[in-house]
Amino acid sequence: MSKKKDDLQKDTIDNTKKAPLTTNQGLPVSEDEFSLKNGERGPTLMEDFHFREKMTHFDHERIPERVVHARGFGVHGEFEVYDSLEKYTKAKFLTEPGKKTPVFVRFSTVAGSRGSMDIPRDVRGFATKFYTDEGNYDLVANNMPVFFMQDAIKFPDFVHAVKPEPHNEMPQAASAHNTFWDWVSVNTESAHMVMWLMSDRALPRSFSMMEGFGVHTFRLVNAEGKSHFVKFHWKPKDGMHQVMWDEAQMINGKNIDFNRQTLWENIEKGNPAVFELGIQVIDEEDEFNMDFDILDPTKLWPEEDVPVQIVGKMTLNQNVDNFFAETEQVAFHPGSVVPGIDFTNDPLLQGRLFSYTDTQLIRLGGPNFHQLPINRPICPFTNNQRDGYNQMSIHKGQTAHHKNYMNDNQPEPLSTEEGGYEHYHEKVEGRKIQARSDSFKDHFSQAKLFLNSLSKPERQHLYDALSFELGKCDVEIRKLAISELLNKIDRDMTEYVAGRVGVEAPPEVEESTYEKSSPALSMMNTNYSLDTRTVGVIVMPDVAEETLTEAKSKLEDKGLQPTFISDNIYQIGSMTLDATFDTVHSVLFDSMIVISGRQPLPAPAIENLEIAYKHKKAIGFGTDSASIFDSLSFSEDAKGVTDIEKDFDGYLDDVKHHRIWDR
Ligand code: HDE
Repeated sequence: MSKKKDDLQKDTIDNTKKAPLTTNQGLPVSEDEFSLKNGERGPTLMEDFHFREKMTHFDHERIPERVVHARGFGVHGEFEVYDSLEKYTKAKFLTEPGKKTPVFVRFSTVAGSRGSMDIPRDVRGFATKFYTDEGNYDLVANNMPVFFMQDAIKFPDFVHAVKPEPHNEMPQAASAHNTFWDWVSVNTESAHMVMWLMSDRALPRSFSMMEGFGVHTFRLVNAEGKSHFVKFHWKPKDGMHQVMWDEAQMINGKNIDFNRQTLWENIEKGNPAVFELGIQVIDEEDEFNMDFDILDPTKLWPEEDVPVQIVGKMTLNQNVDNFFAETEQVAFHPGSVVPGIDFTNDPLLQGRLFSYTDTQLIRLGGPNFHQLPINRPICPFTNNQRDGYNQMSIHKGQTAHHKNYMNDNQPEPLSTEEGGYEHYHEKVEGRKIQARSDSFKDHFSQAKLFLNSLSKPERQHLYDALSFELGKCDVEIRKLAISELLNKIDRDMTEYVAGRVGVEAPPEVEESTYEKSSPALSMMNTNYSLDTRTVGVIVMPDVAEETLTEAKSKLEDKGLQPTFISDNIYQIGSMTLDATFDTVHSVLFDSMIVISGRQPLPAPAIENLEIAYKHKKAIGFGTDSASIFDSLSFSEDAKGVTDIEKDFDGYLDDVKHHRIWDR
C-alpha cells in the first residue's frame, strides 16, 4: 500500500461491515422505508427529521463538474526515480535514487461532461499528484505535447467554442461543429494542435497506451541555483495505440466506460499501468538556439534534436475506494511545485497558475479544499490560515499571525538551505504591454512537421478525421477552415479534404515548406506488447471442453485476456462461457478467434468478424473451423487471418502489432 493510501485510511469508513443504521447525529434508526405520516394514508409530517435529513443530503449531493476535464478516472500508484537528477534539480523526490513517492493520477477527456463517453475525438488529461516529502507536486499534463493557444486569455473563448454550442447544448463531447472550427480557423496558432487532435492520438485504445506531456517549458533548479529548461514526458510501457474512428463511435455506444473499465479491471487483475518519466533539457545559455521560441506552448522540442532522458518509472496499481471522495474531489494545480521545480514565462502557463485554485474554490466550495483527504500532503503542513467553509482541523493556540513574539515566531519560514522554497531569480525587464513576441508568429511549421512524421495509415486517418469534422460544419465554416488553416499547412491535405466535403480547394498559397520530420511522433514507432491484449473467442456449442480450456490457457500464458462468447451463455462441460453477442461485440476486443467446430456461424458472429476484419484486427480460427469462410467476405488467406493450430506465433505477432495496417 502506498504511503498516501495509508494516509487515507484514517478517513476511510468500512461500509461493508454489518452496522446499525443511524442519523448523522448517531441516533439509531428503526424505520427506513416509511416516512412519518398522519395515518397510514395521510400526509408526511415535517417532524420526520430522519426523512428530512436523508432527503436534504440527497438534494445536495452534486457539486459543479469541472469546467473542462469533467469526465475523469483516478488511480493510485508510486513513482520511483532511477538515478539522482541533482545535476538539474534539488527536488528530493528526484535526487534520491530508488526513492518511491506515492502518486494519484487522474486521466480525463476535456470537452465532454461527466457522463459523456470515454472515446470521443478529444485531448486526454493526464494529471499526476506526487505526494512528496516536501509537499505535493502536480504535473498537470495532457496526452498531446502542444496546445491550442499561446496566451491564457484566449482559453475561455476556446473552451466556449469547443464545448456544446450555447443555444442548444449540442454536440456533446465533440469538436465536429461550427463554433470549434470557426475559432481554430481564425486563431491559427491552433494549427499544430488541430493536427494532433485530428490524429490517432485523440483516440487512445487505453489510458495505459498513451503518452503524457507537461506541454509547457518548466525549469529545474539545482542546489547551486542553476536553472535548466525542461519538458516533461510520460512514456507508456505498453506503447501508444489507438482505436479507429469508426470503431470509437461503436465502442462509445456499446460501452461508454471502455477506457475506465479497462484500467479498473486491469488493476484489479494485478496488471498495473506503467509509464516512464522522461525529461528533455535545454541549457539556459541555449534559450534562443531553436528555430522557434521555447516559451511558445504550440511548439514541441523534436526528440531527435533534444533527446528524452528517461529518469524514473510510475506504476499505477491501486484503484480508489470511492470515486467521489478521491477522483472527483482531487484538485490539481500546476502551481503546486516543490523546491527545484519552477516556472517559465510561457504565457499559457502563467495564466494556468491563476486558474486552477480559482476553479477549485467554486467546485469544492471554499478555501479548505486542500484538507480533503485526497488533496492533503503526506508531509506535515502548518501555516496561519484559519476559518472558511468546511474547516476540518482544530488549530490549537492563540496566534494565527506572522511575525509573532507570543509564539516564538511559530510557524517559522525556513531558509532556502533548510528547504524553504525559493523562486528562481530570473531577471525580468520590460514595459507593460498587451502584445505577443514576434518569435511566436510561426503557426504552421510544426503543424507540417507533425504531418510529415506520420505513417501512411496515420496520415489517412487524419485526412478522414478532417473530412468527418468539417463535413459536420456549415459550408462557410468548411471553406474558412480549408482556406485559413489547412491550405497553410499542406496542399495535398487541402485538396483531399476539400474534395471530400464538397467545397472547392482555394488557390494554392505559399504553404509551409517545412520539410523536417520527427519519427518519434509516429505512433507506429512505439513499443508493442501482448500484455493486457483482449481476445473475443467465438464458441459454438459442439466444441469439446478440452479445446476451450486448452485455448484459454494458451492465450492466458501469453498475457492475453480471452472472453468466451456464444449465442447464449452456454455451459460447456464444467466451463461457463463469459458473454453473449447481446452483451459484447468485436469492437470491444483487440482480436477475435473462432472455435466453431463444424457448425455454421450465426448472424451476429458473422457481423462481429466482418467488423473486426474491417477494423484491421488479427483474426484466428481453429483448423476444423475452416468452413466459416463460406459465410465471410474474406478468406483464410487474407492478411492477419491465421489458423492458430498451425501458426499460433504468427497470430500472436499480429495481435501484438495492434492492427494489420496493410490489410
Ligand atoms: Fe487545464 N484546467 N487549463 N490545461 N487542465 C483545468 O482545473 C486551464 C491546459 C489540464 O484531472 C481546470 O481543476 C487554463 C494545458 C488537466 O482534475 C481549469 C488553461 C494543459 C486538467 C483549467 C489550461 C491542461 C485541467 C478545470 C490555459 C496540459 C484536469 C478543472 C491557460 C498541460 C485536472 C480544474 C484533473 C483542468 C484551466 C490549459 C491540463 C479550469 C486557464 C495546456 C489534465 O482550472
